[in-house]
Amino acid sequence: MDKSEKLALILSGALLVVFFGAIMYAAMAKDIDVPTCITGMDPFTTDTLFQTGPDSYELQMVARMWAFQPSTVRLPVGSTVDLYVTSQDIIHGFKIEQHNVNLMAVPGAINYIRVTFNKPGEFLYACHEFCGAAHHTMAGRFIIEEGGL
Ligand SMILES: [Cu+2]
Repeated sequence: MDKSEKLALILSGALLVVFFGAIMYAAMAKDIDVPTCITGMDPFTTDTLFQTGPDSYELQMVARMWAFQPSTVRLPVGSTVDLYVTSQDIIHGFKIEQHNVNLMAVPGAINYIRVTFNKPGEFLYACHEFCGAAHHTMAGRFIIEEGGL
């Protein structure tokens, strides 16, 4: 084996270790989850928000041209939200600023992620897939308030 081939193999192996380490660090230390596609549940057509525990909520978010339902969500600081997103028409995106949430809203499917709001403030969520003429209007916001609802 040529010296340069050996070097390429060693570098490739080292990069695999670095990338695997980065994934493990994200999963363990930063608690970063990969969104899940729910297949055993019928897609919903209306938005719903309900409390499932002292600091936990379930939110069913519907995307359609060109709005999200609901367009505003009020929650207390420290809320953990089980977030389910679907679309009524075409593929949209769903991203919450300053939070590690980036989902696709797919017609006929439901995508899920859990998100915790630890800071008070307003956090925009927006469609990040170009979905037509009024794509730029497709946004809403979480209003995270101190001291409960
Ligand atoms: Cu959209």
